Amino acid sequence: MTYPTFDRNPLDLAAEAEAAGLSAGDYVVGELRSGRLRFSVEDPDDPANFPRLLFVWRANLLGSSGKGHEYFLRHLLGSDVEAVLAEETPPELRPRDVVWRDEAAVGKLDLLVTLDFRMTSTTQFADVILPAATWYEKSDLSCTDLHPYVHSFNAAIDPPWEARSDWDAFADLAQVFSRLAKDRLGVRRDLVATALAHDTPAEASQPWGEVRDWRAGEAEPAPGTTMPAIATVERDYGAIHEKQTSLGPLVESLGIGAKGVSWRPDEEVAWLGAANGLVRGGAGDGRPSLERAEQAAEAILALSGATNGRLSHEGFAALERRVGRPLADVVEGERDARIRWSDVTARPQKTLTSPEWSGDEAGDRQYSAFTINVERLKPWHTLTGRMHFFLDHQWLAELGEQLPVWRPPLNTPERYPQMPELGEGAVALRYLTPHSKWSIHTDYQENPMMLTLFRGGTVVWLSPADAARMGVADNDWVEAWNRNGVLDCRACVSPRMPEGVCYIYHAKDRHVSQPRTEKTGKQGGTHNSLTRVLLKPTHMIGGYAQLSYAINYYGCTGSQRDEVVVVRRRADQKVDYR
Ligand SMILES: Nc1nc2c(c(=O)[nH]1)N[C@H]1C(S)=C(S)[C@@H](COP(=O)(O)OP(=O)(O)OC[C@H]3O[C@@H](n4cnc5c(=O)[nH]c(N)nc54)[C@H](O)[C@@H]3O)O[C@H]1N2
Ligand SMILES: Nc1nc2c(c(=O)[nH]1)N[C@H]1C(S)=C(S)[C@@H](COP(=O)(O)OP(=O)(O)OC[C@H]3O[C@@H](n4cnc5c(=O)[nH]c(N)nc54)[C@H](O)[C@@H]3O)O[C@H]1N2
Ligand SMILES: [Mo]
Repeated sequence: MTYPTFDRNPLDLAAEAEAAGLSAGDYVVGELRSGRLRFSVEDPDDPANFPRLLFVWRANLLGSSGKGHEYFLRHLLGSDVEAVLAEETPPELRPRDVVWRDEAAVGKLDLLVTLDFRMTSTTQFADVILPAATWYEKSDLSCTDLHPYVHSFNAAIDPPWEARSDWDAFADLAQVFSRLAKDRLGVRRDLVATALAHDTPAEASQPWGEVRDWRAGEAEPAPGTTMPAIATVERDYGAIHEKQTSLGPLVESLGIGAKGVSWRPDEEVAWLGAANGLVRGGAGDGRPSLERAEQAAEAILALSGATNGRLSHEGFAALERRVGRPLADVVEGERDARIRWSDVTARPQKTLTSPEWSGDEAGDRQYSAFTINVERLKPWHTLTGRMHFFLDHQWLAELGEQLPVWRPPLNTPERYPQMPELGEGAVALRYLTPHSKWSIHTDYQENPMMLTLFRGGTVVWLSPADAARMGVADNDWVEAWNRNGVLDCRACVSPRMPEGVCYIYHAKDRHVSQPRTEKTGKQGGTHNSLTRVLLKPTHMIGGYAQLSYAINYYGCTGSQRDEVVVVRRRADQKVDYR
């Protein structure tokens, strides 16, 4: 869901529901029906509806991820270096279901906080920068779905100056917040809307893939079926720090799990109590301590099937009962395997086969996705339990995408709706921003070894034919612009590029070799100055088996590929970085 979700404070909504003697869902339905309550996405420029605080952690939102960089600078930050070049959309092209205000909100945020150890495009704009400890100054875990190992970070030295580990930074914030919030907020109930989630009964809530809109009178508004589920959660604001630093009781009472199976880690919680020590007093009284980062890492390793063979076996046993196929024997040989903090501190450890994933990696076998589905006939988590190439959802039918199809670009230089006037020698090209070969996003590109492999700053890759049309030679300075923004950089002319397309590789920070542009006279810009997000309607399908929301797996992607830019040679080849 989006936050804020409604145009009223969710703490007040929960209290009002209670005072009215209604369930949170019934209360919200009544308020929505009467028109007294609205989803905030229906009127995003209403000051009641936008967020005021943005906390960026382990991301470089304004240098890497944020598609539509200049819109972030204008609408979120109200920065004077924004360079949005577009005019407001004409009335006939504006959305009808979302309120369009004459004055779009500028500078929505009151506070931007970032926790990072580099000076990035995001930290440059932040009001508060919390200095993070680096990988050699703290204890942390690293594991991804791209390699079958779990690693630890181990401190070679203490964090210098005011730097803190991520765990400590959050704990310190939580401590101050809890102290201040104890009296001001106390214990409240918070009303929360959640998506129709994959691997829950909600994924069967839109049968036949038919979307019935209760606003249009096609159905009743029913939380968890025709609209988001509504729940209330107790927030003990004075106990946030105590809760962060102790393992909560729900791991045993509700169990933990993933993808539709769960397990109860009773033994592990007892073991963690002995290994980490127990908390005395407060909300976490008698529970395993998570005060230090190593203790949090130990808890993660103890509670995941990928590092605890007993839990993996339990998960597969639950899965066997669910799907009616023998599966637990896959992990029989790893039943006693346990990877602890001391193990990953000694060396990286190969992870275990776990029902949290889909591949068999027992013994020497390397991970490959879906081998358990293929070899052991474990059903896919789909409508039919099989792989789907055909999708019978109403919206996909409407758009002709029930089977994989080739779709031409939405915008082409010929059809671009708001193409700025092309100047002399300027050429319109399709614009792509694939991942850099010389960095991981904005990381790792500035060390001398990497810098010898490429040209350092931003370059736009052009085909020889397009470069010839604009009179550009390799390494010349060019300007690239469109409705979203403008960027000056060097040209890399290469026969690798097909005619009609240009690349600016993702991602460079806006203060790295980024000169003033000729168009605006302002310094800066990134590859994402020329993009903006276009949401694809079919990505908003939900509540229909595999087409259901799952965190980090399924939801709207930030699609930015259908974009066109104009490129020309800079009139002045001498650039200015001030
Ligand atoms: N136009 C366009 N935009 C894109 C993409 C594209 O292809 N084209 N790709 C998209 C994709 S797939 C992704 S994943 C995103 C990536 O976008 P981001 O995740 O925003 O990119 P990074 O530059 O990796 O930012 C990670 C930040 O975390 C910091 N960091 C690293 N380790 C730690 C740590 O231990 N603690 C703390 N506190 N900080 C740490 C780094 O210094 C860095 O500043 O970009 C997306 N945006
Ligand atoms: N060196 C390096 N490695 C990385 C990363 C990094 O930043 N640097 N980032 C990591 C991360 S977080 C991610 S998500 C992955 C991303 O890795 P990939 O998914 O490989 O992502 P890209 O390089 O952005 O895009 C791949 C190709 O898609 C093409 N393409 C663009 N539009 C279309 C289209 O409409 N149709 C088709 N068929 N192709 C199209 C582009 O030309 C490009 O060659 O890489 C990971 N590995
Ligand atoms: Mo990514």
